[in-house]
Amino acid sequence: MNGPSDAAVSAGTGAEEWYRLWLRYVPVSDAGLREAYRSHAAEVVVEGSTPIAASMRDELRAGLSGLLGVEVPVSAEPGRAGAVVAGCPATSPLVAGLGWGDELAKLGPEGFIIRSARINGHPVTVIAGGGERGALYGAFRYLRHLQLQDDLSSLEIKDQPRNNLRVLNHWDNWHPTRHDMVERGYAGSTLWQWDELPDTVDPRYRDYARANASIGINGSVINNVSAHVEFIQSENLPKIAALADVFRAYGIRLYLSVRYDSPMVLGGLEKSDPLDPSVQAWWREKIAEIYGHIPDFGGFLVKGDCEGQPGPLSYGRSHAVGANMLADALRPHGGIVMWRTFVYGKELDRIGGISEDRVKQGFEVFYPLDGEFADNVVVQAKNGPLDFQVREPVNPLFGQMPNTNLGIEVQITQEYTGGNVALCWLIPQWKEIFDFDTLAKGPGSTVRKVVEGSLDGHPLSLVAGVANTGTDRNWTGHPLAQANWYGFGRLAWDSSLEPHSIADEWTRMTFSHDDKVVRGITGILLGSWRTYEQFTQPLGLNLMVERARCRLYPEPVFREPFHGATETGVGRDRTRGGTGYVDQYPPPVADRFNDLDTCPEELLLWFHHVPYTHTLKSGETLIQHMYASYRGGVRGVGVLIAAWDALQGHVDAQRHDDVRQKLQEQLKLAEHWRDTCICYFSEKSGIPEIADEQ
Ligand code: GCV
Repeated sequence: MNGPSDAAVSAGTGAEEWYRLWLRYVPVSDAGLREAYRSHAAEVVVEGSTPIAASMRDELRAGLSGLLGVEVPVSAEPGRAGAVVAGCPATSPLVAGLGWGDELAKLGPEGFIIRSARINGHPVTVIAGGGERGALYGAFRYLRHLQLQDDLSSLEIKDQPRNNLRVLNHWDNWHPTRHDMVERGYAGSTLWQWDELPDTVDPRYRDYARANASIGINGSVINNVSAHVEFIQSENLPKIAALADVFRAYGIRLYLSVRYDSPMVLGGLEKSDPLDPSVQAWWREKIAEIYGHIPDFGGFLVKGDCEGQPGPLSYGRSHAVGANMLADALRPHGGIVMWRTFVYGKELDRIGGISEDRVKQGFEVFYPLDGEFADNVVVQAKNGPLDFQVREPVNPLFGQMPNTNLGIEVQITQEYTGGNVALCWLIPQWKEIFDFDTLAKGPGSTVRKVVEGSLDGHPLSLVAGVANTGTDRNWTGHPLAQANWYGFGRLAWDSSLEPHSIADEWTRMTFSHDDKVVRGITGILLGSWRTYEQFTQPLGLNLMVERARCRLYPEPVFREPFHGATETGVGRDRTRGGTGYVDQYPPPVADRFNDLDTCPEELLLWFHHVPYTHTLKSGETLIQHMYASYRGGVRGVGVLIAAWDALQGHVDAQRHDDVRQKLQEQLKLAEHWRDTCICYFSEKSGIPEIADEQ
C-alpha cells in the first residue's frame, strides 16, 4: 500500500493534527470554490504499476478526496470531463501521446508541466513529468495549488528543481535496541526502529517519505556523519534495504555515512589507506554488496579527519585522494560521494601550515584541492566556517572552488538556535546565505549560483540539511519547527524563493486561510530568527553556549576563546592585523569585512575585537547596545507571545496551547540569557548598564 497512512488522513486533535504536517488536506471551506474544484478534479488517472505510479495515484486520490469532501475515484482512462491525468512519457502512453516530449526533456527528469488539455475529447488536467519523479513532484504541486485555493482553470505551470541533490542528513546513531540515539536531536528518538526492521515496517516511514517528496527532497542519509560501522555490516543491510524500499516509492534515494576506517574495523585489514589495493578491493566488494540489497543506493557521506572520525590524512593522503577512491568504487553503480569540509583540530596536525584560528582551517585544507575531486564527488561545506551559529559569515569556500562540485549543508535541527524550546525560523538565515554575493566572478556571483552549479558549470548540485525529525508525534519537537523542515525543502528546490511566500504557504496548509492567522503566523515566523539572535549572540558573537551536550544555555566564561571578551573589549580580531581569516575571501569582500566602518554590524564581533566604549552607527556605545539587545530580545519574545495570543480562537485550542507553552518556555530561556550575559559583560567590562527605560 502506498499513499498516506491512516494517521495521516484522519483528522485528530493536538499531536495528531501536528502529525499530518502541511499535508492535512482538509475540505476547502468555500462551498463555491469546492464545487468548482470538483468539476476540475472528478477522477484520477495514473497509468503504470511502478511504486512511484502507485504513490502518485494514492496521493492524488487521498488528497483530492480530502480537499473536495467527496471520494474522488481512480479510473484507468479519462472517461469524463475533469479527469486529472498524471505520469511521464516513459510509463504513461496517455502522456506520451500528448507530444510534449521535447518540452519535458528540457525540464529534466524531475521537472514537470501541469496543464489544462483535452484527452478523448474531455477537458482534463495533465500532470506530466520529465521522468516519474517529475510527475510525482507535479502531483504534490497540483495538490498544493488546491490547498492554497488557487484557480484550477487554464492551468499552465512548469517547474524544475534548481539543485539536483536535495538531501536530509540524519545524525542518528546505531543501537539495536535503544532509540534515543540522535545526535543534536530534539524531537524524541530516531525514527528507524532497527530492532523491528525488516519484518515490521512502521507506516511512519511512508509518511516521512511522502512529506519529503511533497517538498522535493530526493535523498536521505539515514545515519550520523560521525558514523558507526554497523550501518554497513552485512547482517544489517536487509534492515536498511527495507527502509530504502519505502523511500523508493517516493523518489527518495537512501545514502549512508561511512567511517573511513571500515576496512580495518569490519574487514580486519591492517590499514585503510585509500591507495592500498586491498583497501580499494574491500570497498568495491562492500559497495557491490550494498547495491545487491539496494539497487538505487545513492552513495556515501563522509566526515573525515574530524572530531575523532578517521580519514585519509592518517595515511598522508589528501582529502581528494580519499574521496576519489570511494567515488571510483561507487561510479559503476551510479553512486556518488558527499565529502564534508568540516575539519578542524588535532587531526589536522598531520599537515603543515594550519592556522590556530579554527574558522580558517577548513578553507586551508580544501581550497588547495580545487580541481582534484572526481566528478561524482560533491564537496559538502557548512554554510559558515564555524558551526551553524545563529549568525556567521558565509563560508569562504563558496565561489573559490570553481573546479569542484560544491554543495551546501545547513542545520535544520536547532543545535545552536533553541533546540526544541525556542522558535527560530531559519529560512531567512539560509536565504541570506544563498543571496550573498561572493563576487568570485564579479557582481552577481551569489552562493545560490555557486551551489546550483550555474556559476561554474557543474552538473551536480547539492543542498543538504541536518534533519530535525524524530519520534515525537509532532515530528519536530517544537511544533512550529515543522516550518524549518518545510522551508528547507522549498529552498533546496528553488533557493530564489522568498521567505515570506514560504511562510505564507506553510501557514495556509498547516493552519488555515483565515487572514488573521496567515498574517499573524507569517509575522511570527519571520521575526523569530532576529529575536533569537538578539537575546543570545548579537553582533556576530559566537559559541556563547555551554560545552555540555545541550547547547541551549549560555556559558560565556568558558567560551572566551570564541567570543574574545576581555576587560576592555569583545570580539575576535580576524582582520589582517589579527588572525587574517578575512583574507580567505576575495579582495573586495575581504576589504569590506576588514574595515570596522564597512563591516556589517551584525558581524562586527566576528571580525573585530572592539572596545566596549566604541560608538556604533546608532550613537550608542557597543556595551550599551549589547545590554539593550539582550533586553530587546526578551521583549521580542513577548511580542511573539502577544502575536500568538491574538490568534486564540482562530487556531484550534490544542495546537494553540501547545505553541503557547513553548513560547512561555522560550521567554524563560531568553530571560536566562539576558541575566547571564548582562551580568557577565558588566563584570568583565566594569561598565554598568545604563537603566533601560522601557
Ligand atoms: C555530528 C558539531 C556538532 C556535532 C556534529 C559536528 C559535525 O561539532 O556539535 O554534533 O557531529 O558539528 O557537523 O560533524
